[in-house]
Amino acid sequence: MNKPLISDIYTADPSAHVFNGRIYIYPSHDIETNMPENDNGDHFAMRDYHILSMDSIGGKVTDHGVALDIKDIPWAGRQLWAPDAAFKNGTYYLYFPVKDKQDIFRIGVATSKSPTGPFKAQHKPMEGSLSIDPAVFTDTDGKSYMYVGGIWGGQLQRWRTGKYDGSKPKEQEPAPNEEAVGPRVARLSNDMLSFAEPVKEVKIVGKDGKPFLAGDNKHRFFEGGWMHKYNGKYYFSYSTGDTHLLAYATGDSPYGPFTYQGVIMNPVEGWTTHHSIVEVDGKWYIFYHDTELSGKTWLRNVKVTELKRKPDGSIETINP
Ligand code: FUB
Repeated sequence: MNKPLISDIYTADPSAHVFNGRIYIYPSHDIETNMPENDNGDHFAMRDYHILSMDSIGGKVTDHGVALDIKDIPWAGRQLWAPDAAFKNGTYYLYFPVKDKQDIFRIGVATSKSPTGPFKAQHKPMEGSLSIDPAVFTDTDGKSYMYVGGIWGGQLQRWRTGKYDGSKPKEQEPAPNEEAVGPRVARLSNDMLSFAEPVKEVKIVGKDGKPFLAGDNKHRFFEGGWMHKYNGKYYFSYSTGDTHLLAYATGDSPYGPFTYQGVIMNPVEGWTTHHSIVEVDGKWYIFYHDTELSGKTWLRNVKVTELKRKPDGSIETINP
């Protein structure tokens, strides 16, 4: 079993990047708040971010302390969930989901001249943003895209009509025989602070070309999307949530559609599963989390392991 990267704080949802030859990890910072556990994820009541870095896989991990605190986000209410980061125009951007004061998840952005912060949050959430788990991918042509979304506590199902509707939580999920709710994508503006276009739904389809149904919980998107490109193909990977798998689908455009290819990682210890995939010195790695240190689903620890591919580019399933 791989070891937790750090053990003096609890961390989860690791988004890893290589900036200037160093590995930076942008995780959630899990804390104990004694909130009761429920399907809305109220027990994930995080309040700040710590950024981790290391010079190589297996090297010493540095915790750079508090990079952004919820008290310094003017519009935030509660629950600072899984972040991601990007670098452009000499600035580092930290993207984060947090509930606003009306208890609606929105995506915020904060900036810094350093990859480890401190980050300064914009005064408002990104216009048109929704749900959780932002993942920012910059393509080889320099264009950047944000993938976003998560169902259940991540609220994506509440946006099915295009507008937020939190009035009838039990009726917002599609029926098991209806098409599953897809993640969303939008290209970012050059300033990286706003969307350059309306957010669109991403289609994930089976090998038969048909979109997954909401009842197909071993394949349909739940949360925690990530994009990477390998040999010219776009690999969209995600968590299946209540079946606890990390799955992936491939396509020919950053917008999809993406065709399901298989499981990247079988269930870890703990309910949630969330990952990122990054190339370091010519090898590919997956950063993920489990609950080895605490045994509690809301107190997680981040880990890393190598991601191996077959000659055709398909990913070998990891049994953590
Ligand atoms: O960490 C809080 C939430 O749990 C994340 O946003 C999800 O992806 C899941 O890991």
